[in-house]
Amino acid sequence: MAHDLLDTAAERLREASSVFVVTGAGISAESGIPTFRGAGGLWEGFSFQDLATPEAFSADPARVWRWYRWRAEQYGDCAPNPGHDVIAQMEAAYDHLLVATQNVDGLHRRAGNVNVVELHGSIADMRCVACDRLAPFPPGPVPDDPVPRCEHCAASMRPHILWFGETYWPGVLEAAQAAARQADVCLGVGTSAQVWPPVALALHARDSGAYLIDVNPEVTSLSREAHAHLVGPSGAVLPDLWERVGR
Ligand code: BJW
Ligand code: ZN
Repeated sequence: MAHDLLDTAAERLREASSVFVVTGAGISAESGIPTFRGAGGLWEGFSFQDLATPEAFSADPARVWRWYRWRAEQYGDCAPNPGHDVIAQMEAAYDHLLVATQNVDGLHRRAGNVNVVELHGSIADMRCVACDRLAPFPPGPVPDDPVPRCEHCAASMRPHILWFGETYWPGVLEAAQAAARQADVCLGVGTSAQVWPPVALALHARDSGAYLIDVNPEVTSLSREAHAHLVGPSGAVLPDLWERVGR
């Protein structure tokens, strides 16, 4: 990696007062959580049309529930990695820092971040398809009838996750857009930048004047648009970058 790029990125972060962070599945890869796309990714063994759309849930809710129970079990054994830890340290160091994450694993909060917008929901919650009430995701092994019922209206519960084709919850994108607009630096971490509108948030920050840093071992459409593409796993790149910032 060109060291001058890393140093320029560190310098921008040193001088910033407002930082906006957009994360994707890659930041949790070093915690042992598989990404969606690419080699070994979740979509290699499963088709998202069968699992992560409202149509898939209507057609076979038990199948979708089994898949998310399996994912929730995996997540339970995972802990934040040094990449999450740096982003938590950054929140303590800046007056304004918001993390807009596409991940549903809750690892940013577990690392200590408070200002987190979970764009695609959370594996810790489920929601009633009829009355929208939230309840904790059920623990334990998969029962014979894996579809939980709402305690209030007896309709089916579903994982509280945003599926393809669904619109974002009220206020969620607006909060992220406001942070993007006021950011001096935008940090994109571990996203393939294939899902809209999350990638548009990072581009919005850049177009509003932020210095855009992308951390990803691979080249993506976002890394091509960034001022600095820091190539490598975020669990190594972010600690190195933050040490250079020295804030
Ligand atoms: C590392 C690493 C390491 C590895 N360190 N990095 C045609 C054109 C444009 C848009 C559309 C279109 N047709 C439809 C759309 C819209 C659609 C969309 O974007 N589709 C595209 C795929 C074509 N979007 C939607 O439907 C969204 N809703 C919507 O747009 O509503 C309309 C609306 C918008 C605005 C206002 C009002 C209305 C909803 C999207 C929901 C996405 N849901 C999912 C699945 C459910 C979650 C779950 O089950 O967990 O969310 S899809 C899946 O992709 C998941 C992720 O959050 C999301 C993003 O993936 P992410 O995080 O980028 O992960 P990967 O795996 O793709 O990439 C990992 C990256 O990490 C790679 O680059 C690696 O290199 C890197 N990496 N190791 C750092 N150690
Ligand atoms: Zn209900």
